[in-house]
Amino acid sequence: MPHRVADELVTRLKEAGVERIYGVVGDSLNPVTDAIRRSSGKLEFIHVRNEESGAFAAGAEAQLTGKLTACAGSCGPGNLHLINGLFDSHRSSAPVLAIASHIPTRQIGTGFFQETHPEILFKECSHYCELVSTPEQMPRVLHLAMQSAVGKGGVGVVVLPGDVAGMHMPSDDVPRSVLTSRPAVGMHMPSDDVPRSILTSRPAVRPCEQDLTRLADVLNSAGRVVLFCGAGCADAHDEVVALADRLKAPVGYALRGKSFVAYENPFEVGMTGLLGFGAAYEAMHECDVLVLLGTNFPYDNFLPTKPKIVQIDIRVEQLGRRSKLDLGLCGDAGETIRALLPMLEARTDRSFLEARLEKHRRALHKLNVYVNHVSTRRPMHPEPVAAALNAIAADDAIFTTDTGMSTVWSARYIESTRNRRLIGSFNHGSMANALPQAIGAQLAFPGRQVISMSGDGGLAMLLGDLLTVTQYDLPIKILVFNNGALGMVKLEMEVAGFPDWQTELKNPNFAKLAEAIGVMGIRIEDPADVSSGIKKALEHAGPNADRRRHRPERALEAASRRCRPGDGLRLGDDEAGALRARRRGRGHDRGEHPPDLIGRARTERRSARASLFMLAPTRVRKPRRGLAQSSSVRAKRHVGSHSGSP
Ligand SMILES: Cc1cc2nc3c(=O)[nH]c(=O)nc-3n(C[C@H](O)[C@H](O)[C@H](O)COP(=O)(O)OP(=O)(O)OC[C@H]3O[C@@H](n4cnc5c(N)ncnc54)[C@H](O)[C@@H]3O)c2cc1C
Ligand SMILES: Cc1ncc(C[n+]2csc(CCOP(=O)(O)OP(=O)(O)O)c2C)c(N)n1
Ligand SMILES: [Mg+2]
Repeated sequence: MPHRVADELVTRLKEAGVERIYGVVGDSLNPVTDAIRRSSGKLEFIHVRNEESGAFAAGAEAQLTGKLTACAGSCGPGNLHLINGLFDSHRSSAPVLAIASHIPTRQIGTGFFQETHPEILFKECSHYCELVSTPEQMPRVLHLAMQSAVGKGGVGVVVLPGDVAGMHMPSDDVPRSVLTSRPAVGMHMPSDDVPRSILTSRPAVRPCEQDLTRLADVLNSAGRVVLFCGAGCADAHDEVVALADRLKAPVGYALRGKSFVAYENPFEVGMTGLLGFGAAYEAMHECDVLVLLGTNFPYDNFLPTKPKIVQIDIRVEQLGRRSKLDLGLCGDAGETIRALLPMLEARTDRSFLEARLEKHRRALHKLNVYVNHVSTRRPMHPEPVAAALNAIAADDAIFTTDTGMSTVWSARYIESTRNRRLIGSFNHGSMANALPQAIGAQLAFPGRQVISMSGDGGLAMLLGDLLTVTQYDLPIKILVFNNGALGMVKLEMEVAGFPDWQTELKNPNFAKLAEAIGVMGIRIEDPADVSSGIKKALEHAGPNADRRRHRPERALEAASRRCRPGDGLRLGDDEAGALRARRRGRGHDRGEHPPDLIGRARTERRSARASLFMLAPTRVRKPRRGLAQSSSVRAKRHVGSHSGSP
């Protein structure tokens, strides 16, 4: 078999440590997918149902591992479907390579079937996007795309016409890629299984001595200091805590920073923004010096103007992006703090800190009182559901959350631990991200519990990729907050004074739908069943299962608020049919799975039967006012900044 451009591409992706390419096969992409098929080794093609899901999944994998991942789309529509997920990956600084296959070179510019201009389309959601016109050009374009994705944190795009992908590759005289790891992304460094010949380690970036001295002077002479931390502190938890201790400073955080600074941190005072809770907002507004550390918190009208503001960010272009700055320093959060600590005088006065911690404790207490207060109400409230999920989920669970009210519940009720992670479409704010992100997370971490906190609108938007979950036997858990509405928008309309319009969702019975495609479905309608239902779901086909041999997971439908008569169907009769469909659809008949699997599937079905509950759609649950911020008026004033509404 001749060595073609597509073969060389695949070889180089494997050398760069890429383990998966998410996408949909077809036309101009076929030479590439065929090269993957023929290649030996660890590169896997993950066949999603919509390229958008593939890009979300790749982005999630990259966010969680820090390693380069890839997605691919065929020319025209296949490319276009990638775009929303790629925007999300790019804005999350997730190193993702997109292979945008393209129409034949001789047709470019003629308005040919499926023609688009990928170099223009992907420009805004990538650091690098170039067309490969000849075989000789491919290795360097690929290298630059990968290097940009990894080095800058974000997307690199190779536009590859199908005919070029199928051409013979001339002799290999192009140097192999040596990728330098990204300096600018708020994530953990890639794990050690990345070949060192490919990935060199991150440079130590910190401000010069003169700037560090200026920073030390500002902090040593300041009265009350507050730290506000973001995802840029991913590798700097202990340094942040040490700095807070030295300064006796409360620590608030932006949502993407929650996973990294909110655990084992005695200085933690919560989050600000509309979703905020605790004492972060007050602390930031009452201090003398606010230190923004590795954050690009976007809602500038929640940032104070009175205190001095110091910002430390590894990307110099971020300095002063959201607020006035009294001092801006370019550096890695951990490196900068380590260099700074010896220059700081230790403080003993804890009065400002203690007052904010006390306020934070009271706010958390209120959040919990509220959960307890409504936990037996019917229809159900979502807060107790999220709180129960938090209590039951594993200590190292990965949570993905949809954009919508699930973002609120995850921000407030899912507690961070050293090993948990929470991701969402936090910077891009797209709906429907949680399920595909969970797919990427589960593939990257087959042994960990992965939980998608999905909205009913969000799940429906990329519902087709529930089939990817069954296709790859992923033990993902999906909690559907089924409020029968585009809840967050309903709320936005209410706050902004618009009449509620076009927000209603006429949903199917998600549990039944899940069962029909081979996912265990549990429908919870009685608050008394929330904990047992969640437990059952999380334990089902546990996360240590070998994904290739196990039957799928479950969709857990929860948070009902208003039962409708007539919804109480029984599923018993459908089960046998669903099981038959499942066997047929998944190729048991073709002997792909060992014979014991059918027995196991039956057992699982029995446990599924024991845990099916019928729920009604729910009414939108408004987050309780006064918990996020001290006044509901504040929420009203700020709502436009989150939603983009006027
Ligand atoms: C519906 C919805 C509502 C939301 N509401 C809120 C809300 O109320 N409150 C809230 O906080 N968020 C909210 N978010 C999320 C919000 O939009 C932002 O995504 C989030 O606040 C940004 O968090 P961040 O600053 O930690 O991350 P990013 O925006 O990713 O910023 C990270 C920063 O760290 C820098 N950096 C990276 N690596 C390093 C390093 N090693 N050292 C130093 N710097 C580094 C980067 O250059 C970047 O500037 C909401 C999202 C959604 C979808
Ligand atoms: C792709 C996309 N379309 C529209 C929006 C605007 N939007 C933000 S949240 C939301 C409602 C989400 O509804 P659902 O998933 O049911 O979650 P809920 O808020 O009801 O919990 C909408 C329409 C968006 N962010 N992304
Ligand atoms: Mg909804």
